[in-house]
Amino acid sequence: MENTLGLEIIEVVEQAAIASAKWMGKGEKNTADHVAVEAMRERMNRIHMRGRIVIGEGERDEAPMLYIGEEVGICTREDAKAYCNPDELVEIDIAVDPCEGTNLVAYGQNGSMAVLAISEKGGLFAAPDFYMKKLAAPPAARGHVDINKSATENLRIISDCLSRAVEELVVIVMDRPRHKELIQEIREAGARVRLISDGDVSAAISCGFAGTNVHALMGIGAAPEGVISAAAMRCLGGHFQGQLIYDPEIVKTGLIGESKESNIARLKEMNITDPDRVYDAHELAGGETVLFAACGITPGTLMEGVRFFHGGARTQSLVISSQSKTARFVDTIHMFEKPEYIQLK
Ligand code: VTB
Repeated sequence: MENTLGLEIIEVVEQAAIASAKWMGKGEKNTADHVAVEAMRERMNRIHMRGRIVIGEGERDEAPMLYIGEEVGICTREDAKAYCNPDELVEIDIAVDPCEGTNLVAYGQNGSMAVLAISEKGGLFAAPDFYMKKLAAPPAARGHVDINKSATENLRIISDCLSRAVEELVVIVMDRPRHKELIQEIREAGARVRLISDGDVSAAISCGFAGTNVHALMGIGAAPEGVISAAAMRCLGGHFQGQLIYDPEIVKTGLIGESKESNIARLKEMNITDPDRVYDAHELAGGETVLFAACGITPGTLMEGVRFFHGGARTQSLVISSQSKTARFVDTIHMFEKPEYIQLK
């Protein structure tokens, strides 16, 4: 699956990031998202692959592009056998978030990126559009921390695993009323909190790398983003657990159905019979081969944002592969027209 696909998906996230970055700071989050979706889809459809969107922009009737179930790639065409080789005809599942952190782009804030994850068919959990309680931690703490333990206990475990004091740990939490007690607990335990307004995928993945000064992500974000984070963390060997949250009382903000009961019924329809189940990275992204790609739109902890210059732009992306066990940071100069010079820095 990997060979050329690994290279092509870099361009997919790069194109989405460039399109979205043109709308940075314009205060129009829907446009920043829409152009990213269009660019991602356009580039994706030029790849020799047989892809199906499992996590995308929503159900078919509410999203015209990259909707759940949409087939993407040249080899989805009926006459594909004539020009696609057997490898390219293998069905693959794709989870996308062309503009993760639309508000961040609209207001020119750090931490947004274009992101996707790929696996063979069935290799990614088709998460419903629910919320998810998440716990991400560095590889050294994998399997030691547990989402069912208290934040205080998990911080003590991370502190042991990383051989550093709790006071030296930084936890990212989304700035939401639902996290009031969690934030207080983390602070009382002695760790420091970085509150973010959006973009918990970048936050989760930052735990997978030493040197980011991010040691955990705790709290409730969106479930589809949880699967994409899990795909990266699974490849990096980091800790990631997610538990679907179906009770509107717990979420407090956002749209999450009418009631707890109707949400449980919705989950049942999707064959999720145990709504309280805790999924780990290998269950959320369990495929034999998992590929992850992201490109910074605005600057972030892991990647630079898109930088435009006369006649071109420069991007930074990250591609992680479970197969080749690599995390590649890719620095690309895009020449839109014949540039007078190529800016190196
Ligand atoms: C979450 C988070 C995302 O949007 O989906 C959040 O996972 C929305 O949460 O990274 P609320 O409904 O509580 O606002 C993001 O931050 C992306 O913007």
